[in-house]
Amino acid sequence: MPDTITIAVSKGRIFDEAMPLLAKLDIVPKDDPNKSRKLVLETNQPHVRILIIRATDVPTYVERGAAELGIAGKDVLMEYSGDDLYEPLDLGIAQCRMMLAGMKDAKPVSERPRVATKYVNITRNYFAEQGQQVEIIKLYGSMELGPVLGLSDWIVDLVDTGNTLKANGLVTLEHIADISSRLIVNKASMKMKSALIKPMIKNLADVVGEST
Ligand code: PRT
Ligand code: MG
Repeated sequence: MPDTITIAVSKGRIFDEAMPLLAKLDIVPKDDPNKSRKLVLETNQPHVRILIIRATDVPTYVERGAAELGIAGKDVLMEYSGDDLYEPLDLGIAQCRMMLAGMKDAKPVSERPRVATKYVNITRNYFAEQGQQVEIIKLYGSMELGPVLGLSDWIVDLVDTGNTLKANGLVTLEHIADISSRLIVNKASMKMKSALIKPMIKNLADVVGEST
């Protein structure tokens, strides 16, 4: 639609931390996705709507132009293989760290340690840079169980408070990346809807205290 802006976000911590930023731009959704089952939320601004999708799907919707804007974790963006997106702004929300972790009292690992993760690309790139051979085991969640049950030697996962690792007898071993959520923009929309999008980027940058 020519004069509308669709913003793709995931439910949960990103939605919860992004809405106060959008509210400072006077963009307020009419429904709460925690209470409503709607996947497209109208806002108080007739030309702006918010799409509620899985975190890992946000770059796909934006790259393909189904949404002009999106908010996605750097972890998701690093893992995503497309490259046709602008990433103009670090919003500084949903902060955490991508870490390598293992059992607290682990025995020495083999020549080619097994690493369980849902971040296969990030893990492959990280160990390639280190020049270390590893066997990557793809999981879709609950990575902490890998070392506990002997499925893997290590895991690569996000860590915030560290409580999840601790509760499962794991400790952090190496810091891979600092993670926060980024504003992403469809490249064609940046040109075709620049009169709408550029001021939004500028205003969001002011709100989060970043320069563009
Ligand atoms: O949940 P779903 O499968 O739908 O998708 P998702 O897990 O990708 O989404 P969601 O909403 O859980 O996370 C969205 C984004 O939030 C991620 O892509 C990150 O950029 C960001 N984020 C920030 C986090 C965390 N902090 C975080 N702590 N995402 C996940 N976690 C998990 C982590 O994986 C681990 O299981 O929380 C646990 C660790 O937390 P602590 O506090 O115990 O260390
Ligand atoms: Mg989750």
